[in-house]
Amino acid sequence: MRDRIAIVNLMLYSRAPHVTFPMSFPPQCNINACGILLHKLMMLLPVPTTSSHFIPDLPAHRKKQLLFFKRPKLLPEDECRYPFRTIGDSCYFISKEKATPDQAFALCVRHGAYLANFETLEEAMLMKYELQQMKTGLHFHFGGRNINRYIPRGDWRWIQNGKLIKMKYKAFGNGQPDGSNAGPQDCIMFYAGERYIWHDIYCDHPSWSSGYICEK
Ligand SMILES: [Ca+2]
Repeated sequence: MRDRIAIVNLMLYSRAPHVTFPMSFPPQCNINACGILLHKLMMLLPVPTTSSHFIPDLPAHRKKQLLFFKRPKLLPEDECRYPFRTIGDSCYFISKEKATPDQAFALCVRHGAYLANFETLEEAMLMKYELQQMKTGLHFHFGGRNINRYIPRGDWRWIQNGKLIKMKYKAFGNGQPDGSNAGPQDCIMFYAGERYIWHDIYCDHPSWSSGYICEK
């Protein structure tokens, strides 16, 4: 309930005059359709913690409509601190420090995080766009792994907290993945040379030292 009230407050009772607020959302607006917009608002403003900001004369039907929205799932602000930052609904650290995928895996753990997983296509699209905007020219490792080199194009999994989660989609570039048992390329990166499409690569070869993305 507290989260829902926070959204209402953010939409209608901002004390930040530089922010233009939508005074209403379309009736069909739900967390999927409006989640990013709500998220942006929440990033711009302090989150009120009480319902005291309610305008008393808000019509009852309007309250109901607004209370329908739920706050996107986010880490509390103080847990997503620099060098981590929020992108979409997730908290990432995009490191330009060069590391192999195996080194990057360990470095993320040292940060109290894990090599980033993009379980939904939306998360991967947001990150791809972010990397393009950064214009670093670097590749960036993230956390998928192939666990079976004998299967054509591999069996790719996200790894988190000891669990191997089967990838529901893949965004490999043309001709990728091209690893095999003879030439194992069990790790994965956003490949700068093709606008950050995915490439499978060797996990521990120094020639694949590049940036990496941690998540927590
Ligand atoms: Ca490859």
